Amino acid sequence: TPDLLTVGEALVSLRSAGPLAAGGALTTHLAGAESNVAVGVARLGHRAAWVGRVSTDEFGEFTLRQLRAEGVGVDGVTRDPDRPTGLMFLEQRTADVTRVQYHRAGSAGSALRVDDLRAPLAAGARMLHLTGITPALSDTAREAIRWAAEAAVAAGIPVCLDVNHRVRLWSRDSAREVLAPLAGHASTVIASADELDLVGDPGADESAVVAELFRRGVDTVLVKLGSEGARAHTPAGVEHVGALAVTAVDTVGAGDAFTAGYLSGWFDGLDLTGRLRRAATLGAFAVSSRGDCEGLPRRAELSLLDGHEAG
Ligand code: KDG
Repeated sequence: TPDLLTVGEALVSLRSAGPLAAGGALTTHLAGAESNVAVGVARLGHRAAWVGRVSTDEFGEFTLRQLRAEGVGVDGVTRDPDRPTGLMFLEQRTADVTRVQYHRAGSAGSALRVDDLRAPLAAGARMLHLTGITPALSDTAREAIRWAAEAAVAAGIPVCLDVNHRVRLWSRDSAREVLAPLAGHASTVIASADELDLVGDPGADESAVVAELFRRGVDTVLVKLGSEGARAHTPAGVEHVGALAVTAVDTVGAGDAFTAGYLSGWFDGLDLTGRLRRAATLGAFAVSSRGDCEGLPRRAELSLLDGHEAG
């Protein structure tokens, strides 16, 4: 049984060192919020499994090869011979600003459906991680995620919902319609401050959203504040963690790193303070290097940022 089971669409990210419009070389990387989280957790020595649909072409092979190299379990993956891998083009626009474009409509990953998830869910996990990206990909993917959340709760597997609103995939109103009900199945909800009302009433403030989530059975709400760190709400109160003082060169994947760090702390049985510190540490590693997940630390490297006190 894995510690972490996560479900989503893995993308191939093609990165250019400068503006895409200027042409030049692209480098090939694995991307996708859920696979980033799986890699982060696996690098710290936990057992992580990723499931989704992967094309049978070269990009699909690349995806599986990267995940296997990171020690992420891919036994539950469904191969899709009819659809391509979703692509993400990323350009480095300034030293610390990157810009992203998707070519993912009709991709293998977006064709995810309930049947793809039955066996992995039956195999169990200590935690199921879902994001608000997957339900935006297609009707069948939305149904699959709803089914997975319900099946996990029925099997006693806690669910972590990582909101991750993607404005290019759907509107805030469409997202809220799906994500607010989904959050009721979660024990942990992770959102950035501007995503909070997507799991609550439109325009509701942080304390109102948190109170409502607690009422619905959520026990921990993490509010990501970017360079300001994060706030954790539990029924015992509110705790803040600062971001570490590092030089940010690429923030893509930072939220996924934060989640991976938090979950790693949870798997290690750390208290809330320890889980938040590990989350902040992984976030700091992620923003300090280019790439979606390449810069994530192995366990022995966690102490490399000791002394980069919280800002
Ligand atoms: O969090 C990083 C992700 O945004 C990136 O890897 C691509 O999953 C992705 C998405 O849908 O935006």
